[in-house]
Amino acid sequence: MNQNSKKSALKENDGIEQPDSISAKSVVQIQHFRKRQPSANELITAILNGDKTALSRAITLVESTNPEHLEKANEVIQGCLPHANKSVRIGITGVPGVGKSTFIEAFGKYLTSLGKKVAVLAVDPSSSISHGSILGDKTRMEELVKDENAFIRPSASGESLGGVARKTRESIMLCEACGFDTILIETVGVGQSETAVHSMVDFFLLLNLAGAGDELQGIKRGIMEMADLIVINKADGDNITKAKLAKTEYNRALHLFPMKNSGWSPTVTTCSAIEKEGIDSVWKIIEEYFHLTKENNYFNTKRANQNQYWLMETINDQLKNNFYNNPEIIQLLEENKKAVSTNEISPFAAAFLLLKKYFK
Ligand SMILES: Nc1nc2c(ncn2[C@@H]2O[C@H](COP(=O)(O)OP(=O)(O)OP(=O)(O)O)[C@@H](O)[C@H]2O)c(=O)[nH]1
Ligand SMILES: [Mg+2]
Repeated sequence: MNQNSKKSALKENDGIEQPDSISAKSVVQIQHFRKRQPSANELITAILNGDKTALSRAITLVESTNPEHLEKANEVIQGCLPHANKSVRIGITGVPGVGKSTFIEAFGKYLTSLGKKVAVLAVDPSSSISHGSILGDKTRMEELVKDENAFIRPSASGESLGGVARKTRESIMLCEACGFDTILIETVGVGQSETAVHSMVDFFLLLNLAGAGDELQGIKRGIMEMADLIVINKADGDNITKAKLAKTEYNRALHLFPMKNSGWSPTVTTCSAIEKEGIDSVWKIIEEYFHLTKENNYFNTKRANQNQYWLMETINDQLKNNFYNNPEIIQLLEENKKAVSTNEISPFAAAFLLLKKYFK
């Protein structure tokens, strides 16, 4: 406690005891790092040494909107890049309440028990206020949070989907350079964020529930089509029979989709995240997928395509940002918006004029 606080007229109660979810080792590391801002090179060295505090710091730089931080972030990413890529990236989606957090806790613990190092990231542009669903979720990931071999990071917030997605992709690389070999990326199964996540992972897992009315109700066809595996969660208690039934239904539905380029036939399984049942089968299926796609080289081809996709996306994003944040353009755009609405100028002529001004 601050010495000065004793002089205050207000009574200040003693703080609560340190919860045991905070590891003493991390506290020491954080205190050490907080003393000063480490340089890009120091961050790179620490990340390559598996230092999770440095990893967190670097991700914070990546997420920052301060141009100085961005420059440093780019330097760190560049330094980490040769050490990235050596991981498997798994996307996990499903509607709110399906059990994503509970599943990731069980699945993550299972993976660390196999000796894997697991990083959990999230893409959730909707949660700008709550600062990412994972954060509030740390109670659901109690065991995983404490696990030395796990790293959990809530999503970047207050941003466009494009912005959040780029930052998540860069965070993936940093996690890989830090030695994490299994990256789980959570997203909520309600909007466009699946497409963004799909374009940054090797394997896409859809969590579903049985017995919520019509089996296929509420799941967008597009999301089902992206899935490499559908896991029916909450297959426990009275729900087991319904889950088995749902498995048959989903299997039937999956057969209606065209064959995938990966050569993989998407499949369905059941699990209970809360009772940690069926988690091993999920991993077994994922391993089969990696075996197949590494053998037929789809794994590498997909990653190469994804890199090209993100190159184009980033350029598009930056061009757009740069254009719309240009003070001259901001003013000219306002004037032209008025002019097009009163038919003084055609939208095409106005656009041409603005772009000409911008690229002059
Ligand atoms: N019976 C049963 N309940 C489960 C299981 N998995 C999760 N739940 C419960 O379902 C509720 C929602 O679980 P979460 O893990 O928070 O679900 P989520 O998909 O992360 O939800 P959002 O973060 O809101 O999108 C919680 O009350 C869990 O305890 C399961 O396997 N069986
Ligand atoms: Mg959750």
